[in-house]
Amino acid sequence: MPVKAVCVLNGEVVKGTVHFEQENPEAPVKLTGELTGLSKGLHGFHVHEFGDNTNGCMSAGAHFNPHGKEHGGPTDEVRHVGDLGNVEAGADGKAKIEIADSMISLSGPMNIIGRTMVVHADPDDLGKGGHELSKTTGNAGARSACGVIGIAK
Ligand SMILES: [Cu+2]
Ligand SMILES: [Zn+2]
Repeated sequence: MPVKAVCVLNGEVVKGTVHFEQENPEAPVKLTGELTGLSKGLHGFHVHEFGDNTNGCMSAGAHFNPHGKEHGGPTDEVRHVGDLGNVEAGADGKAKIEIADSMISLSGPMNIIGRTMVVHADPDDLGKGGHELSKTTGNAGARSACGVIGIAK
């Protein structure tokens, strides 16, 4: 049976909704949705470990990384489970989300439900930028908006 989840991201300026759907536990998770209020260009997009927004997006912790690996891009072997790469906004500040990812899941040990989706101010360098933060965060900068991923109807 397919599993569905949803995340409403809320920041000072950046807002949006992401829908998640997984046909079965072995299938990729499909993400669809839209973010608004972004600057034009790429923005890091990750699942962070905790579904805790008590201190805003900061209390969501680091990238969801149950395998203890280094940060990477979504197509890399070496990546955090939560590394979904970048979303790209146009000149109108809108980013359309259309991602399919085989590492995250909506059940089992890689379940992301109850964790936090974060969109960042800067591009994620996918671990290749040579910055001291490249291998941990992709140097994606501030957390522009976030929301807890919940079970959907
Ligand atoms: Cu992040
Ligand atoms: Zn990461």
